[in-house]
Amino acid sequence: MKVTMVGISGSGKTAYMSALYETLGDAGQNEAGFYIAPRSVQQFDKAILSVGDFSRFSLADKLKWPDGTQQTTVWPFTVYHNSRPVTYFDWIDYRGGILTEITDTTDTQEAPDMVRSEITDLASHIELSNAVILVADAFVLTYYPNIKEARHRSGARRIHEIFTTYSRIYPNRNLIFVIMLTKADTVDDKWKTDNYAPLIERGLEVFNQMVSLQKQNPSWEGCIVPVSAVGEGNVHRSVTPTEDIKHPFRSEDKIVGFPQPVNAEHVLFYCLGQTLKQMREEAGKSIRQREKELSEILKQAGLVNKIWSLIMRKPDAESIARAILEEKNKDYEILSQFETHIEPLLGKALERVRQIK
Ligand SMILES: Nc1nc2c(ncn2[C@@H]2O[C@H](COP(=O)(O)OP(=O)(O)OP(=O)(O)O)[C@@H](O)[C@H]2O)c(=O)[nH]1
Ligand SMILES: [Mg+2]
Repeated sequence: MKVTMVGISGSGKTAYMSALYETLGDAGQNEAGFYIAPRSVQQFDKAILSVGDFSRFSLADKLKWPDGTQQTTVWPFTVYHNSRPVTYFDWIDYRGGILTEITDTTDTQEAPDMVRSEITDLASHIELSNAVILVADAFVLTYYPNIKEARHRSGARRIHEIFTTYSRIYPNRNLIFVIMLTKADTVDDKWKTDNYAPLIERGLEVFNQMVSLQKQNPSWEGCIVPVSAVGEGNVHRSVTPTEDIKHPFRSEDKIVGFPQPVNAEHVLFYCLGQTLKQMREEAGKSIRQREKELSEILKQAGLVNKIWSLIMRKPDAESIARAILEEKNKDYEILSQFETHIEPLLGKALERVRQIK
């Protein structure tokens, strides 16, 4: 299964991977009996894609933040349940540049052609993922009183462009998405009451376009959830306003207590549960039809095609499409063994995740 994370640089994607591993990694078998372990993969072409290594990013071991990620990174791991492998994931940390380069400039000029094609590229990448995670910094969301500015600064505006394009070029297609509000520990207490209800409301307001796109697309399933890689009181954050309109404040987060991630596993449970549920509903679709659709998507894509060809180790669109299909069929076998777990998984996720209706 494939999950793609998108979010501007600094929004907390890599810190989240560390939190996920801290929560569900080898030692961290949780009460629901799930855990994850890194999967080894062949070396990729490092110029395009790098492989994330959990041990190098452990917040608990290092007590320091990960370095910025320079290029699209894939985190391959296997999910176990009561010591039996359930499925594997390629969790993809998509190059943040596409969002950051544009969000950093405040002028509202038309996006250049290159950006347009990158957006189309990303839309096809999303089509080939089982679920997408839209990452936005909760502090940024609450720092700017003006909602439009919050939308712009958090990268939500660019994310809206991507999904408006997606919905246009792939009408009637499934989509599972999670709006992940990171660094929830850093927002003012007034946003945290009643299980972060005010923060979630703010998030829905900022991501209003996702909410309305979901209304137009009955086969979309979305949710929103606050997360923290460190938990309450374990980081001391200092915020310094600047005179620079591009970056109105500088922040520093000093880790002062042992990291205890919040809500990290619920995101994975939601993606897994919804994907399995969707597969159950999709089982009837003809393989021929699916193969045709996939190779058409891949033919249109540029960079994305390269990324998948590296992951799949197949040279051309046709064989990547076939490999993806085979993979989906394998996922289906998993589903048949795991069907009874779908509801409990979603039930667990929904303890913390708010579904968007
Ligand atoms: N307080 C707090 N700070 C966080 C948390 N997660 C991330 N941060 C801060 O945000 C910074 C950026 O986080 P990263 O995970 O590196 O961001 P990223 O999205 O991977 O950024 P790129 O790799 O540049 O795309 C970290 O260095 C921390 O200072 C969190 O849960 N709580
Ligand atoms: Mg990163």
